[in-house]
Amino acid sequence: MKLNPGGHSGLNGFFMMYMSKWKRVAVVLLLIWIAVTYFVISPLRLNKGDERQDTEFIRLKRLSCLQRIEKKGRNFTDKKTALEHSSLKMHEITCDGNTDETADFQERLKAVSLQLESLKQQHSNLITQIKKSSGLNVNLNDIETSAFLHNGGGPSEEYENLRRRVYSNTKEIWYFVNHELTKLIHDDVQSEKLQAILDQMADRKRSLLSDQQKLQELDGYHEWRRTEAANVSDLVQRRLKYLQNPPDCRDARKVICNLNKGCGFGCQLHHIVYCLIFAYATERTLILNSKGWRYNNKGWEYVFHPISDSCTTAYEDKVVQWPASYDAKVVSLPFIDSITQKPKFLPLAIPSDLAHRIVRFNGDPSSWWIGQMLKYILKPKTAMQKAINDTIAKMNFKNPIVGVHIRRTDKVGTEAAFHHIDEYMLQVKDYYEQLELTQVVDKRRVYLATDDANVLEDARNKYPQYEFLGDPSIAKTAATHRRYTPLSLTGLLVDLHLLARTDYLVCTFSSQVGRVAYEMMQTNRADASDSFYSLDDIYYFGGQNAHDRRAVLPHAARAPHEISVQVGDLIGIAGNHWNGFGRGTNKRTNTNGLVPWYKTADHLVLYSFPEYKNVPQHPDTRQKDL
Ligand SMILES: Nc1nc2c(ncn2[C@@H]2O[C@H](COP(=O)(O)OP(=O)(O)OP(=O)(O)O)[C@@H](O)[C@H]2O)c(=O)[nH]1
Ligand SMILES: [Mg+2]
Repeated sequence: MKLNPGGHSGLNGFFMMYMSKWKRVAVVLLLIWIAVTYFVISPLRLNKGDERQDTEFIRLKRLSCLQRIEKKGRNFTDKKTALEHSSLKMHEITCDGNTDETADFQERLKAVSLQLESLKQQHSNLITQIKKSSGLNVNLNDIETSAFLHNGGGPSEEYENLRRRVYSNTKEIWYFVNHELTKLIHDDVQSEKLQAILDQMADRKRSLLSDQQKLQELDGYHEWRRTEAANVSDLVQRRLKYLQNPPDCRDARKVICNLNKGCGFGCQLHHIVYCLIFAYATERTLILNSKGWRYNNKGWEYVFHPISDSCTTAYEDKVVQWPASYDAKVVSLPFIDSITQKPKFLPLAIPSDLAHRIVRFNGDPSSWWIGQMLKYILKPKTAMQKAINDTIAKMNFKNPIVGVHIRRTDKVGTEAAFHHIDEYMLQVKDYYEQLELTQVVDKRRVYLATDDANVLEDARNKYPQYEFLGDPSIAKTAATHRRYTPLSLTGLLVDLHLLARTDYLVCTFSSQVGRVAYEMMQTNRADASDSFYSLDDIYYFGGQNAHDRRAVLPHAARAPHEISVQVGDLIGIAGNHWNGFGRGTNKRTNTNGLVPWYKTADHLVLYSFPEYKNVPQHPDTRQKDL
């Protein structure tokens, strides 16, 4: 726009006056818009983290926020009307002038006015959303998630549950058909024909599962899941750090955990996990006693960073055995297997204040929660980390890669059945065939960890088309007579770290090593709940409270070994038979038998753990706004 150097007289004078007025109006509008945006965003931020706590407080906060927004909205409308009025006046004044500048100016005013109209619309949509979430007319769960879809609000719980359910039930169909047809093949009933049908079914299943995985990557929430998982994990880690580093150690209430459990490293790790969950639930600082530890005589702190930087002793305070009163200053814990009156916060329970966040990015929140404890506990010291890194550097570890854990020696025949290498490789093959539907796989790599030194060579001879990574010397140190040594521990840590970094894990969940690898995998990505295959048990935590599934579809028993269920029944679960059925006890009818797995859904136990309000929700610059 040209300026008149001679002053503000005539048409241009009017024009300048209205220009500066227009600018003032624009600045005012901009400020109002910033204020409106701020007030609109505030309740939505609350919505994500804290919504299910202090509902009344939040409701009041939202109400007052809403009132402010509505007031701003009225101002906003007034300003808009004033602007339109000015525009009209401007038009009246300049209609005879007919200059290019006037037309240009009117065009701009029109554009601003249109923009205002659209902002007004957005503003009123947001008010509707907040009204709904404030509990004025609907439940919090009824907020239309579509309004947040592209604002980084993440998917709804219902969407995530349904998506995972379709995936899991696709596999269940396959388990059923595979099992039934394989039986017929073994009975020699037209076995070739049946095998051909089975092969075709397998192809179709892989295609379906592969498409569903793509859906998860393309639905627009991929980044949200990753960020939210990192944020919640970060929050848990900070809470644990806070708990473990009280301002006055001498004064702090404590719980003592003795690492003298006579079992393997996986079992001992889970023992510490149980102690740490106990500490978190009772707001006591955990003191780990590990002198004379069987993997390293000098103790845990010689290999790993201590679980507290500032509080590692109970001083001379009196130690009371659990169960003890809240006021008891120092409490010593029994092993989980011998605890009387199991507290409700033991696995597989998860904290209710985080539950609604976790279920939106992870399909198996219980193992995710346990993984978080491991993440806090397992921090190798420099020398150990170097030994791990050096061993890893010698291997050609590249993705894609499948991890296979084969537990033999003392386990087989006593606590678990023998599983042939072919059983593991069948799942590895299936994984790669599915992956190859969407990408070129240069080499089918397998990281093989085992406590039986012969297994690696066997596998290499039997499956030359696969590249097996693994160190036979590690397996040798895992043999029962050499197991409880520092060297064996280094080997095991290498195995665990690498198994947890694979894309898919094939193992037996009857082994604690297999379960630890999966739990660690859960900390390496937003959701590893579909990235494993267990040849035997479903996931569990030794000494856990009851694990139930809830019937979501009715079932009338069709055979004597089946049980009937009604929608809503709780079924205490013993296991999945991987043939379409699982075994359990219907808690309503007290009958035990098989039930179609797809007619049930996992029953997640929530427990009101302390919420550690002193630990901020959003700590540092790593935190991304969602
Ligand atoms: N390096 C290495 N060591 C292993 C492997 N599998 C088992 N081990 C050793 O064997 C021990 C097994 O004991 P636990 O960790 O209690 O696990 P588990 O015996 O499989 O399970 P539970 O009997 O239920 O306790 C491990 O701690 C290791 O020392 C493996 O793949 N690699
Ligand atoms: Mg064992």
